[in-house]
Amino acid sequence: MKKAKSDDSISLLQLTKERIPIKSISEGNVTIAGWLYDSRDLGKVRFGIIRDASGEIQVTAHKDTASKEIFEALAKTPRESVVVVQGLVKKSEKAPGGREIVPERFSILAEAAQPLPIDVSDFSKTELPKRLDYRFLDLHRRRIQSIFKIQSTLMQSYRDYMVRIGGTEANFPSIIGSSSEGGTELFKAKYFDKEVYLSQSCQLYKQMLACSIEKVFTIFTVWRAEKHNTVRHLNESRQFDFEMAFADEFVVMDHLAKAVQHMVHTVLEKNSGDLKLLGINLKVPSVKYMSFSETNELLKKHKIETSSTDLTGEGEKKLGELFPDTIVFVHDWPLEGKPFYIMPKGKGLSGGFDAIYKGMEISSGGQRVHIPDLLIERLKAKKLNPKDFTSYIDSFRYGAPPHAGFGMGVERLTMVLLDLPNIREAVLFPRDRDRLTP
Ligand code: AMO
Repeated sequence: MKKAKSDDSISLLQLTKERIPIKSISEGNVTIAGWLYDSRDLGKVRFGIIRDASGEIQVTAHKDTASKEIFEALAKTPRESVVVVQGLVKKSEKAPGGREIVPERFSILAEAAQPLPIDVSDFSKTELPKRLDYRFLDLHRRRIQSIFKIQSTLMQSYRDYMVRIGGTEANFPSIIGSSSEGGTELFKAKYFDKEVYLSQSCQLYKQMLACSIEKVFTIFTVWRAEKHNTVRHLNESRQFDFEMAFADEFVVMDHLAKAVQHMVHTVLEKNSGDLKLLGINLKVPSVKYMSFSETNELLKKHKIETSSTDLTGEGEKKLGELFPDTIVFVHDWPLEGKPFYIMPKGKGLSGGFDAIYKGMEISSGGQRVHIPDLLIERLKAKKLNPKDFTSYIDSFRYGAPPHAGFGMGVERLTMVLLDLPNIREAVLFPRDRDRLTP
């Protein structure tokens, strides 16, 4: 067996130059590097499946023609070890993908310890918590890699859309002095001799910035100390945020719809192989607008329990069934059910909205209160102390235009698009009540 450290092994420099991604293999003599995914021993013939981030290929060694070392190595190398194979590509009807490599050289770059704590070749054998304990190994699976390649496309295409409409990408602080979302619980932290909080959203900052730079967006990490342990909540999550001056909620709902349509379109274009691996038949969504009262009437007709201030989980699910592949914007939301920064509209209604897609809330947003006295009134109505929000209120005293925006969950969107049963599947390293490692 040719070990990497021995003199005749391929140098890393040589490997970098010669190695080709498995997906690009067509013919000739090739060098590949990847993980030994599977191996089989049929006596006179031994097979190995090598996987890299781009694909898989079979390596086939016949006892009569292969070197003794290579023939032995194929049987002895532990699964998931990192190997380098050099050899001739041959057409083979029986091999997956219709081609195989007849190895002339086989070396181990990093041997995997045995037994593997989770079975990389068979998903069904391992429960999600154990997979997450060994996330680094779970990520050896191409199916899992596909989720995060798609998430990467979603983030990139969100940026593309926002830049195209003239948005400026911005960064905001993650340490805050007071709540930005009111109701949801805060994580406390020590900041020298002061008590501070981890950001629940960049709400107040994106608003301040929209009041000068006009169109602003970010992908922002938020922390929420919600104690519930559900399949759709995380304690650390990320949001696609947007804020725009001289706009009401309908302007930003339109941007949200167009952004998601662009994002899905880009995933269809760039990640067709990943979607195939995941078995997902994705469609660019259409858009529907309904007021909160219309939505509740419709849900009542379908015998779904409703609330006067929010949609129920059951209600969101029903909207997904009634309007498949559609982003449903529920607007004219009761003021009582929205945070202090959402603009009142009279008659107990507000300029706030939620976006429901495939049976789940993916985003909320609305027109904001940009008038200081009204903001103080709204803070008091929500039993918050205006003194804690002095710098935020003051930022609207010196020429603040009307403005609106939204926040959309990065993991929520990934989860609904890929039909994942648990939001933790859409985070590389989830943080929930019980999980802090890896
Ligand atoms: P909201 O609190 O509704 O609004 O959050 C916006 C979106 O973020 C996602 N989200 C979550 N995802 C996973 N786990 C959680 N605990 C969690 N909480 C929220 C959801 C949700 O729709 N500042 C406002 C937005 C705005 O008005 O601009 C806000 O944070 O997809």
